[in-house]
Amino acid sequence: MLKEQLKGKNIVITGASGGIGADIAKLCAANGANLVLLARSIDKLEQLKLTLEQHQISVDVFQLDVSDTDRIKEVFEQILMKIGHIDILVNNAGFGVFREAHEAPIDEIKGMFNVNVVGLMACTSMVLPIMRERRFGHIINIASQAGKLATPKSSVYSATKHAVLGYTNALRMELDDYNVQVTSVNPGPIATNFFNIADEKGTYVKNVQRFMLQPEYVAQKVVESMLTKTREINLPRWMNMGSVVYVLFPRLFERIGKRVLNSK
Ligand code: NJP
Repeated sequence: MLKEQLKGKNIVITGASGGIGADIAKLCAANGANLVLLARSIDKLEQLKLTLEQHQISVDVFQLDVSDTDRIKEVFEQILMKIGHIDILVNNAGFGVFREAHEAPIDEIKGMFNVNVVGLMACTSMVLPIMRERRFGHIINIASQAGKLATPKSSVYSATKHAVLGYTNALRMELDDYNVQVTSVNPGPIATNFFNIADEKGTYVKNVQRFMLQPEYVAQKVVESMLTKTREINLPRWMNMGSVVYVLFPRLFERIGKRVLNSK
């Protein structure tokens, strides 16, 4: 995939140490973009940096836990000092834990909201002034199909992704006059390490294995959307049809789809 507009652009990716974040980074590098990669696992970021630098681009890495908003401010100030501006922010860091609401410890609920929602908003806040001033930029928020259609055992995770979509939709309208694009990405299950935490027992992975998306494919769709007016990316398409029907006929959908919706 060749995307000429990405050459020389400054792209920041949170949660870039693995999964789709790392695959997005690889594709951006292959297209000549300069990268800033953020995650907690600094060793993995350093390793990735070595590979990506073969593309004759600049790669900076910073250790960042996005639940630490003070650290977000510190890191983004350093980034802006070093590279001047950010063209594209990919808010990708996130995690889920599948369990029923009555079993979810309050610290886990807070932790998930702090990473998936507050962290994403805090990173976004750091790029908004400069993107608005330059009248240029793209914010890509990795949400989920779970942000459109909640299912049993994903009450908290779904709630975080619903919050991401609400925020993203409002942001898009706020930035419409500033030539700053805002895209949400709503995938179904992707074959990444996500399930090591989310699905400890492996029940969900076993049930959805046959239609799991490959991270490279999701990354390709995300990178193709960069600097375009893509509103949202829904993968796989047929799964998004489920959330469309759900909005129209929620009661019927919950009744008929009960067995499928209970796949966790
Ligand atoms: O998962 P994984 P994915 N601060 O576990 C980082 C969404 N999604 O690529 O900090 C900063 O391989 C972590 O890095 P590290 C999902 O909700 C997924 O699948 O070093 N970074 C790693 O790089 C998430 O928003 C599926 O541990 C933190 C990355 O995040 C996004 O896709 C389906 C962090 C996670 O990589 C990427 O997930 C769906 C923190 N506190 C949506 N915590 C799916 N896989 O099925 C984690 O609909 N990270």
